[in-house]
Amino acid sequence: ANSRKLKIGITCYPTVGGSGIIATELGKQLAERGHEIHFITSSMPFRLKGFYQSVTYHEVEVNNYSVFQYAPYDIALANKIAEVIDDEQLDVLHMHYAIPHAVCAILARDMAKRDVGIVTTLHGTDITVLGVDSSLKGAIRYGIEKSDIVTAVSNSLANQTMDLIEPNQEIRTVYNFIDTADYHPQDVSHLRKILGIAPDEKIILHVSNFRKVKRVQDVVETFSYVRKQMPCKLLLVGDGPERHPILEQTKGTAYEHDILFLGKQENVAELYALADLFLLMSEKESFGLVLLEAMACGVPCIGTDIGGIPEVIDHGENGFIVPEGAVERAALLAVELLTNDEMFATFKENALQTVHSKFNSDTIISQYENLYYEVARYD
Ligand code: GMT
Repeated sequence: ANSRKLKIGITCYPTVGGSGIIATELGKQLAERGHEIHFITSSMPFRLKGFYQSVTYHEVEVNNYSVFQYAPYDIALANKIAEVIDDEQLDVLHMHYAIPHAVCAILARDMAKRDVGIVTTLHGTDITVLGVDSSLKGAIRYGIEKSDIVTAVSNSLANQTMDLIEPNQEIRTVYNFIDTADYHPQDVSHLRKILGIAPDEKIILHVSNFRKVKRVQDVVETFSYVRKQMPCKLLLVGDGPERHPILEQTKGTAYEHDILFLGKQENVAELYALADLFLLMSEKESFGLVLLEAMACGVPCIGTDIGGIPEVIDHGENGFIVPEGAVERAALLAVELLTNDEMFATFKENALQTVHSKFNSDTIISQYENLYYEVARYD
């Protein structure tokens, strides 16, 4: 194995869910392996609070002069990346999202005095939403083709990118990962009391940014069918555009008091550990990092047959897959699982095993590390 220490620049959206988490956790763990990490982002990545040895944060300042209709974030970012390439003698850039980040990296490499390798990771929305927009498709293809290595977080996303963007570039799948030091089963029974949940009630959990694509309404409907058949509570964690309309819709219904809107939470690992079942009913989802968070805490999942979800949930093994919108089917399977202790114990064990064998952080981080060695431009 190569033991050379690398200098790696990472750009992600610092405030955005799964991709921001993956980029930041990757950076922190690479630093622990002795590499030097430079985050080049518009604000401090939200998982980077505290001091980490060998991790530096370079802030991209975007000034909004009145001559511009739009603040030139992309250009300011490229300018900053070029500066950091030269100042810190970077070997590799790892960009999360093809646009704008991969395109900014390509411009930065052109501007810098020093050559660098570029690895780009596709997370989903850039392809599944933006890839169909003809005003951006060419730039996405350019970002992909000019990167040295491109990865996608699931086979589904890799295939979708080939179909939609048709780049002249190979796309390799590197799955998302989870650190079981942070996410693991734990005794959190004290939380039941705090949340007012009775001992005989099962707990169903959903965590998301409440965007339309997450179809949180389907989560609520699935829950309402389950609730008719057994005592249970639904915990909704996170915030976003759909939270308010859903809150309004549940008012006055028979199960209003069984749905707890918990908003954004710092310590989600404890809430996962409290849950008996996780629901993800999305209409678009290239991976579904929340599924890994749930499974690492020993929680079986029910998810839709969409994007990368079936690559994470093994139907009938660690959870169930249902068609998009099939809320009654999801409820039926949920009740079956929550009332059959033997099945539940098997699914729980399988969920933990899936995380351990397929998505553990050590393995996945080594995969990225090997890609960096492939593209690094040493002196
Ligand atoms: O799904 C979102 O709203 C956020 C987005 C992101 O940038 O974090 O998530 C995408 O990347 C995650 C990390 O790879 C994946 O787990 C999500 O499935 C993916 N979201 C979509 O494809 C809609």
